[in-house]
Amino acid sequence: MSAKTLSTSAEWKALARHWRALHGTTLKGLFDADATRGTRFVADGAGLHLDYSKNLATDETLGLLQKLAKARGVFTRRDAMFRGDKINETEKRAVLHVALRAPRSERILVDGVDVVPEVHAVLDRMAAFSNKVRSGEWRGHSGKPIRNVISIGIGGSDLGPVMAYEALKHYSRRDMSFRFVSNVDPTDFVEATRDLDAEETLFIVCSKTFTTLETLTNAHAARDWCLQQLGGDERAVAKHFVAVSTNATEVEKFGIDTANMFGFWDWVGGRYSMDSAIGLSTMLAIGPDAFREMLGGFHAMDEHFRTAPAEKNLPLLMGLLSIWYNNFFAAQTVAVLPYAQYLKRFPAYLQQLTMESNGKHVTLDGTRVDYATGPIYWGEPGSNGQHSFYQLIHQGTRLIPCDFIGFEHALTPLGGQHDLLMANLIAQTEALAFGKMPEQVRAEGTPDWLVPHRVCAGNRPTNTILVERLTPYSLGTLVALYEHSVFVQGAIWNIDSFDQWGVELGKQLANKVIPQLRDAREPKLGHDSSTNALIRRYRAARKAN
Ligand code: G6Q
Repeated sequence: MSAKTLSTSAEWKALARHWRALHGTTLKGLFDADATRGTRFVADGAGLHLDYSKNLATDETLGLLQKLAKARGVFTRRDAMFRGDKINETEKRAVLHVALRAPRSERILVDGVDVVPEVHAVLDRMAAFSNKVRSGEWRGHSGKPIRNVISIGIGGSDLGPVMAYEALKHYSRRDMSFRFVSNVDPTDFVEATRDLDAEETLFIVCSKTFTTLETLTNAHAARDWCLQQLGGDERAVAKHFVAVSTNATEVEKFGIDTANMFGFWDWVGGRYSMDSAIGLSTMLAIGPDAFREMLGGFHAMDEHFRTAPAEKNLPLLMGLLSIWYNNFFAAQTVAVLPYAQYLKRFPAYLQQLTMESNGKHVTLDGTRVDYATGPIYWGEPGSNGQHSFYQLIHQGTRLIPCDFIGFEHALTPLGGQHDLLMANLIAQTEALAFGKMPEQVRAEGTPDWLVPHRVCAGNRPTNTILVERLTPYSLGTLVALYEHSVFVQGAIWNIDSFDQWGVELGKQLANKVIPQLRDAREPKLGHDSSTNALIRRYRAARKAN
């Protein structure tokens, strides 16, 4: 299937015609015409409730989008992923994050080998290790129990663990501290360790390849910091460092005993790895049982995606609606607005998941696409965002579809504050859909000259996802919902959602510039005039220091 066959396909053209025919249709009109819309355009799966009624879509729209999904082979591709086929074609790899949360009883074959027992063997080792650390049985070099855990990693080896730790803080060990170091900016490491005692600190070095500049640099800084405080005895490393990686050779080279290494596999993409051993910090924080509950949530959404009928399939619906806005309304972004302070890092996590997966410009066969692919995801927790960028969503000139995420029960009730939070969520979706019309503004006694400024046109589409409570399980369902929605979009665009060649380029580039900044002798610079000048300026400042 090439790029051409998408934009020239009958299904795509039918959607384009339908989009033109819908011109002038408003959400108000759609709701006025159908009193059941708010209870009909909903779907439930794995404990999540999705209200997609406030979208600029009719039954016909949804029917046409479903036809597109069928014609583009979304279900065939989904089944191929679950089966372990090598659907990451440019890296010739299977895409099996779903195996990370498969129950022990399942069988998933990669190159003829059932990977489920391996997954559970690692989970069991992680659990045994976590129990030892959490109970105080695991001692540091000087005999003290571990009180601080620092996870070092970047990108896919960091964003998931950070997000999950923040999201599940309520369930975490409050007498231990958990920190994350990712940036090669030394500030990150220095600030994370400045008040800690190395005797009580455990480092988890998370890197799939174990060759990433930032992570290895920070890991070496951690090693030096530790040895300096612990009297320089190399044997301390074994007590204060564990590794999560697929690369045993490099782990050994670094000096970490492979007995203290937790593995994963090349069929787990970095941004799909928070439920692998990369989540060791999450397990240490919330305990093995809660971690398994989280895996249960992921698996429940996997099963929903795999088996629920198309018209009630949450990831499919969300993926298709995203295509609808991205490709027909030319919306460039999607805002994700969790009304939960614990989910403050969820939008950042989703940015990698969505944009690294679907930020691609060629189809699987290398043809340049002639349609827009991955939209820009962004967001902040509500209600904070309401006092900053929501203005543009309400009254700006761009169409920004939004996902509102809310919880029916608070984890940290404080008087009636949760009601206020949820009232804001619900009111925002209403205001975005129906706005404030000139006659309403006038009726409030607004002078004529001010009326246009106060009008909110409405017609701003939103999804609302309601969840009973933020738990390890529900977090798993939410993450898997977006993983599979990304999958649906990638399958329709016929791109490889599982490679990241742009990231690889970034990994190589700096290596050339590093010696040019550091060399004592003036280097011969062969870059463009801007890059050359920036390097010279930095060198001059470095020399003057
Ligand atoms: C994720 C990307 C990327 C990766 C980091 C860290 O899908 O590939 O974000 O996770 O570059 O890579 P390592 O885990 O190999 O250090």
